[in-house]
Amino acid sequence: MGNKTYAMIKPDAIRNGHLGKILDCTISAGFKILGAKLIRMTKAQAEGFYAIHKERPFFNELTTFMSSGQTMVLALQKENAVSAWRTTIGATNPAEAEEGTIRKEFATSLSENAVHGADSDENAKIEIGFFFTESELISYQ
Ligand code: IDP
Ligand code: MG
Repeated sequence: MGNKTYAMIKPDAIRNGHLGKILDCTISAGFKILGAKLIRMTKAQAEGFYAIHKERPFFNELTTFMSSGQTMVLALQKENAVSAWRTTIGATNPAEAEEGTIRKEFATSLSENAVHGADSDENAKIEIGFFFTESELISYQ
């Protein structure tokens, strides 16, 4: 199991004023921040990032939403980071997310669900590489 994952705080959460609270939850859950940037994704960047979903019916809705405002992109470190972060954020649909998860607390709908989490070590590496160069990541010993 790897110790890094890729996360995003999505435009709905930032628009709704939850950026600081979600960062607080992230740190409280034991994640170290290796890299963080506040960006505004272009539609083309969102389409590239979510290329794996390009055949899905919600692809246009998703990439329009992800380019609709600010996103914080994050590289995070913790033991078993990928699964630990997915547990911390909860189910994709906030209506199904467990109490105490970030999506339960801060997401508004299935599409505007506050945060992203990579789904495998392999994808975490690819997704971190999409927004960060190696030299931008802090290394903790
Ligand atoms: P995940 O973010 O929990 O890994 P995925 O199935 O990978 O969920 O979907 C990526 C993102 O696409 C979701 O986080 C959500 O923003 C959006 N999404 C997923 N399913 C739907 C849907 O049925 N309608 C609209 N948006 C969706
Ligand atoms: Mg996913």
